[in-house]
Amino acid sequence: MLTIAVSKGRIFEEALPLLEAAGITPVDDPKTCRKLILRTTREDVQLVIIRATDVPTFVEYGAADLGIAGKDVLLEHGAESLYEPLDLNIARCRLMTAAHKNAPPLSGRRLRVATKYVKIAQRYFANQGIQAEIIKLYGSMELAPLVGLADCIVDLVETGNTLKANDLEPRDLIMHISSRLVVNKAAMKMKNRAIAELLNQFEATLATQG
Ligand code: PRT
Ligand code: MG
Repeated sequence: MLTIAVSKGRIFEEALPLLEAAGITPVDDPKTCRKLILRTTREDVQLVIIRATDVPTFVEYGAADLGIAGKDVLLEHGAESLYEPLDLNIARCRLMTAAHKNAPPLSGRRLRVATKYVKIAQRYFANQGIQAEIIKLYGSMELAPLVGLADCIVDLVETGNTLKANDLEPRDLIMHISSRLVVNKAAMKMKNRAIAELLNQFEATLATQG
């Protein structure tokens, strides 16, 4: 049996065609079904539905053999203990700094930065030579600059609509983000044949998408 960890929402939606191309269709729809373990049309494959940020943990501990997670989540988690064989090119966005549209440039001064990406932000500002005090938030980052909690935020941007709706604007690109297939290291050895076959199927599908 192969267990694949995925989060509900955009990653699941965008991964579905890839999974289906490999013959993996969930028997229940996670949007309406409350089951956390989903059987699929492949007897030998099941999905576990978890929070996006928990995917690396499940795969690291071998509770799932494989997982699909955003590069943002993997970098923040520290994914040295996982294999990351494939960029699935889904759930694409950009990790950026953002500030109030009237705020002065973010360079040349000490900054307070609100984000859920504490590690990534620390590394980024250190590399820029900017002194930054990072404030960890779990959501609604956009609010922080509006109420004086922070000078800027580090968050994901797709269309930019969320920033715009809150009088913020994107400033600097930190990195492009997409979702990756990750594999437990022991499973890669123990279940090599099944996992290699699945990787080949995903790769073949991705190749047809250019
Ligand atoms: O909500 P939960 O805690 O369960 O987890 P999550 O919010 O991380 O899950 P989900 O499904 O929202 O995101 C999972 C992954 O999708 C992220 O880790 C990213 O790799 C990827 N992804 C791609 C995004 C976006 N695009 C995205 N736009 N994740 C979040 N957003 C949010 C962003 O944080 C901001 O609030 O959408 C808003 C910005 O969108 P625009 O279009 O207004 O710019
Ligand atoms: Mg979310």
